[in-house]
Amino acid sequence: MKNTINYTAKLISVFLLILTIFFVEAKADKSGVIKIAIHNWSSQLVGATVIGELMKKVDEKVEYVLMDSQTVYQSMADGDIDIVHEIWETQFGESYNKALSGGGIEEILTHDAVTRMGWWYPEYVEKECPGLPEWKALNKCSSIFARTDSNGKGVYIGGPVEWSQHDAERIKALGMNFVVKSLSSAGSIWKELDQAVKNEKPIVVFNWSPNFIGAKYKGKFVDFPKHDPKCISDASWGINPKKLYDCDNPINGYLKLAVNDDFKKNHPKGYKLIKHMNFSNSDIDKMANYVDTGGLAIPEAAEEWLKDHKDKWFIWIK
Ligand code: TMO
Repeated sequence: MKNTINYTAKLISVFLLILTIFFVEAKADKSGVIKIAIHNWSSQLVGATVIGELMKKVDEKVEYVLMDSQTVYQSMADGDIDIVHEIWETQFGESYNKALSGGGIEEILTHDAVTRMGWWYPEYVEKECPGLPEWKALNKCSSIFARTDSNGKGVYIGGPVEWSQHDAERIKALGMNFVVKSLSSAGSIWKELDQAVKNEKPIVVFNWSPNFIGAKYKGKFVDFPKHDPKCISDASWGINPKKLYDCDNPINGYLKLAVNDDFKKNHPKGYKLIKHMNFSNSDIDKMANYVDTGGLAIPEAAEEWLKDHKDKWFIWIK
């Protein structure tokens, strides 16, 4: 009997050992290639390419992997992605923090860039809607944003659903006479905006900062009740005691960069570089602008940024 227990215990420990080896193996990147996440907006694509080109300068190999911008954080924790470099607080903070707390991620830095996003309108809209950028004023003018299919409600042009915005919840929580029309890409938002601006038609769209569009058109973000972390975790907080999201997004949001926590071990040269790099508002702005206004392809835009910012990145790779 004792022997059987002993034998079983041994069998279990061998099994556990194999399991451990399997998981360690699965997590460690043996390919020697740095996997950089890419997403569906211009500045991110250009920045990822900039980072990739700099990695090559310090003798690392890189690969770009198109990822969903919410699930990417767990993928990074699992070791399938090495670097995510544009973690916007408002949209990705929740998914990022969840993956971070589960282990497997090393946070490297908060960029100098300070971020904001939300409802944005071109300046001429203020003529037809006095009181802007206050949200109550916007709500009073809701009818000027109505479309044939919106039942008299104002239409807010939102971004891809993947860029979680909680706007339908915000509309409900604040009792606004609006509906969200989610578009499938950033390009579709700019198309709607260009069209409206051409005809000076009222429009309110999802926009973010830093981004190129502020340089193209004058405009403002709508101010909702000031953000508080409790607003998105405690329904009783805020002007609607029964609902979350009865507030604005953070107006000084962070932009972070994080890596898989084996990155330091697997890519010491790349790690040294990444510890030094940092993007400012103007960097992100320009990266988007080269593509969305300048019409450059992503690799050319990255090349352009590198050409214009030698003084900046030279210090990172030294
Ligand atoms: C993900 N984005 C910052 C473009 O909204």
